[in-house]
Amino acid sequence: MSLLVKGGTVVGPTGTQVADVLVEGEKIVALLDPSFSPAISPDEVIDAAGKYVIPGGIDAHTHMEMPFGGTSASDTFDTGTRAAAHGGTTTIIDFAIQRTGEVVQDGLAAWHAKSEGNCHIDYAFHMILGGVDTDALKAMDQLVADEGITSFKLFMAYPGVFYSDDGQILRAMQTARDNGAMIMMHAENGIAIDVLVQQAVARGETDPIYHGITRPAALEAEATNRAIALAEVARDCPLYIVHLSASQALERVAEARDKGRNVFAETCPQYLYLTLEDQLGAPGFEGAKWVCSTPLRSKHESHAKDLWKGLRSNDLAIVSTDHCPFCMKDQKELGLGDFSKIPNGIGGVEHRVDLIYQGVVDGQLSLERWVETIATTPARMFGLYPQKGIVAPGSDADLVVYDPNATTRIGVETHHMNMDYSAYEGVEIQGRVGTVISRGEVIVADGNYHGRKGRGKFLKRGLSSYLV
Ligand code: DUC
Ligand code: ZN
Ligand code: ZN
Repeated sequence: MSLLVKGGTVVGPTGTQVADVLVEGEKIVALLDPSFSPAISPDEVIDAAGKYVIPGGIDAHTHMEMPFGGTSASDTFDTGTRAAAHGGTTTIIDFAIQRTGEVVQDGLAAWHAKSEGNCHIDYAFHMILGGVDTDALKAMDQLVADEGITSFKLFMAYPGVFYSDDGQILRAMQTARDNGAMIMMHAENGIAIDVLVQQAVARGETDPIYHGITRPAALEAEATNRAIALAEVARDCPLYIVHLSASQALERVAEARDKGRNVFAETCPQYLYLTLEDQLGAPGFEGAKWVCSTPLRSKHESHAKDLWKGLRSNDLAIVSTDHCPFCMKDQKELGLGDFSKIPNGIGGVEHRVDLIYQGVVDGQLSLERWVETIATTPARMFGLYPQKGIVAPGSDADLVVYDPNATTRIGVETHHMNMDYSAYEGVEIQGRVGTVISRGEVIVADGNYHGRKGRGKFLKRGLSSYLV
């Protein structure tokens, strides 16, 4: 089966070119000058004139079906990966979980059992370590060597749930330094946050906005700084700060990077567009929709502006979603009358490509940087490049034909995620995902779905391309 995506502007991390993209089977085989008419008659031609042709999006941070906060994230691998496909994402990297006391490989097996046969797009895993002990450290080596899992997430937050102390973090970092893995860090000082939460609840400050007030930027910056210091002691173990939201944390990352350290960071669309006051502070219990950690930050400070700047300067390398959806009904409602019981998480896997394209429209990012932050760098950071993340011969034919002359209106009535609200209700994007191709197969065309559950393959990942 051959396919020609004809006459579009192919966007890559280093520039744009008008080209025909020739696909044979699951792979891109050539980028052709449109004036050149080779003696081929492809089985299918997609007209991309006037449109961008970009690599399929890679969302490097999702939590499908994650048990958390007394419930489970509402998107399954089936619903979540289908929604991702609608939004131009053709690969996710989800987080398998080892709980405290659990064997790491058992946690991984549970994630394979949930996902296998259910995904609409390709998928890979990071591993959350909820209990760093000698066995877990040995398991890290085995996962890197045999399982294609080359990144491990640790938590400085959530004492009693996923929390690791500094000694555990250091040991995991030393192991990663030796086996080439990346340590991903949820950088918030959870011990101090828990004190602030207890004090707020005792004062009767129970509305959702207090979720944000009790997780101050200073405690994100402190944990970020501590993680960077621990990684330095672990002989500059590669460190990736997840869901960075605060200017002060970004400053710590920028300082480390200026010194040439192996420190990387991502942010998420919610921190670029949504705020403590306007969303988390919405009247009544409404703000529960936007309870996530790290929290939304104040619009009276310069966080969002600084994060866009960080994306331009590469101090922020990637935009992921931290997709962890919960419905209002029966899930977020667990925290009625007590913000500390609201399950933490926002769903957005369907909207990342569009929301960051809006940054191009608004003059925040170049086209090239859009593609780099949503596809190319995630592939390089997490050992999927050049199979994924680039429109080039030899790469998987994961392509999005993106129409800059159409618009997208985000809302619960039209989205495909298993959520009973949208975190971005009514937001208009000056662009639209047209055709989505995954390994040579058209899975979305003009909003209509043509893929199927189970077609997505598990990807064993290599080491990060950014390792030194
Ligand atoms: N933050 C969230 O908001 N949800 C899932 C886990 C996390 O760290
Ligand atoms: Zn986290
Ligand atoms: Zn997360």
